[in-house]
Amino acid sequence: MFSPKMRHSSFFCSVLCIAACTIVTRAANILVFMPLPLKSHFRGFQPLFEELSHRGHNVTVVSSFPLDRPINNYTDIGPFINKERVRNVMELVNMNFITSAQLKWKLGIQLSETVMSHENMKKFLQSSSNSFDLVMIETFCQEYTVAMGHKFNAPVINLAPAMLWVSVSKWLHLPSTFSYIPDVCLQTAGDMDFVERLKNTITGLMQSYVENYIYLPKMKEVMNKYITYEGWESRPPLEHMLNNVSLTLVNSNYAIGVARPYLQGVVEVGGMHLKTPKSLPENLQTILDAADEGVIFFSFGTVVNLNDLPKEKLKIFLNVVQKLKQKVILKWVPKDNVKLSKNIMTGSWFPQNDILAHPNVRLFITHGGLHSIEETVNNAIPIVGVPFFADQYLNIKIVEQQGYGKLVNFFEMTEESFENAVKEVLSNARFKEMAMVQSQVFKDQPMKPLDRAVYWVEYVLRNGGAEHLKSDSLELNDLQYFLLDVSVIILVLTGLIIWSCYLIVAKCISKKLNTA
Ligand SMILES: *[C@@H]1O[C@H](CO)[C@@H](O)[C@H](O)[C@H]1NC(C)=O
Ligand SMILES: *[C@@H]1O[C@H](CO)[C@@H](O)[C@H](O)[C@H]1NC(C)=O
Ligand SMILES: CC(=O)N[C@H]1CO[C@H](CO)[C@@H](O)[C@@H]1O
Repeated sequence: MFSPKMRHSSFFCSVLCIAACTIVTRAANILVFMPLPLKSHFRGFQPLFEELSHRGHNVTVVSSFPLDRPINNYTDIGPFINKERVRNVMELVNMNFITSAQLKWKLGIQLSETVMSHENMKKFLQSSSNSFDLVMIETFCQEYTVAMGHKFNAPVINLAPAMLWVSVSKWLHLPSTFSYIPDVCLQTAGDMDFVERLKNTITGLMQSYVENYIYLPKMKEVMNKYITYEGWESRPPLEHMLNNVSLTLVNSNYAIGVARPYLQGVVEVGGMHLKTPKSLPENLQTILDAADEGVIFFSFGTVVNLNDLPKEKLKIFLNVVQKLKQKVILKWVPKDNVKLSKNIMTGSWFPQNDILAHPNVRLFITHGGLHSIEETVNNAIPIVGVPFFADQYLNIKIVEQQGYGKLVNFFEMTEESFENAVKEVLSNARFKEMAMVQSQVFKDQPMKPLDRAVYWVEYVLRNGGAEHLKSDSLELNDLQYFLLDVSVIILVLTGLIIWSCYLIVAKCISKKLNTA
């Protein structure tokens, strides 16, 4: 046994060891520069900015979503849009895989002009008193923001709001093999058939090459028009600055996404916004506690407003849920005085994660936004998913493959098909079992996603931009990267060998014929 003295000394040893092993990062001045008004993209990373300020860093957040309560060491600059234009979701859904890429480009360019020319932005860009040790930017349609890294002579971190698409991974030289890694907006997942692989290859090539000629020049224009400072004329080309990003944090997780190769400098941090559930408001708590038959939570998030949907589709949803014996908590503000059956409770907003954590919740009817999926997986709730646009289809498709939910195609939906999906998920225990399996996988991580994100941000600070995380292939051009030069030589050599063999054999045969 340990003597008391030994115990003492081993205690001091451990203290010493902890002190030596805990690497201290000095407080840094961090700039978050994601001006586009894309709320769900911002919301996914906002917990990180807050956490960094709690840990003593001075965080300056240039975004369209200032906090409503001040936090120490967290300074908001913005917003840059005078009024958020509310888009009717039906404009977004009628798109195929090619028009959706074009719309993305158009949207990015338009929004960028709006935010960068805003008075608040001009004031911030012209102020000369700022200096930053690190710059974080968003990857969706705002490539020019990478110039802020050059402006402040600071390393840059990418924040990717969903699984990396080719427009982003190409700069990092991250493999995004078209045969099995689906584009986030392509409506497919898992084993792709021939047509799907063809579509995936076309979107992939558009993003790899076509985009560089149509879209990137526009981003450069925005950059050169608005991000000017002393020495900006001599900054590296936009492409090189994008190659030179130190770290990419991805709001995604292999448990709810696709298994694919990453570089060390690409880190999945999906689920940063998940907090331990808070207690519910009294009325909700009472309703949930009393629901002996269970509760269904029905919400299509902030972008999809049920009132925008075609009347007949809304009617399908309402007809089905009113017939159920479960209590239904429905995120919807009815337009006119509709009379709903007693099991329905409506409201403009609900604490989604706290509701999903209640043991009586049996089903979540969702549009399949990434954060909703993360919250359902976290709470092991089965899903009926009705995807509308962007990555929603892919998200739900993966849910269906993993066996804890059903996808309902909105355009083909009938009262019968929606009702069947809801009843099947409610009655078949297998969906709940698979939700629990998936939840376990999602939670089994060496550190919490938020801690992991903070660790890597501080890692870049501690290691002077962490040059070593960047791919060693960045020096190569496409010809070298895909070994086209080597392949040509090998083909020529093989041809020569076959040709010489042919000559020798021909010669031998003709000799034989002559001597015979
Ligand atoms: C923290 O950031 C704010 C806003 O950018 C800045 O005004 C302030 O000087 C910074 N504080 C320190 C100690 O650097
Ligand atoms: C790449 O980024 C580092 C900071 O991480 C910077 O020192 C270097 O100058 C950059 N190089 C180019 C070519 O932009
Ligand atoms: C880095 C930095 O600005 N830290 C500040 C965070 O906020 C506390 C309290 O307001 C200051 O004392 C720190 O200097």
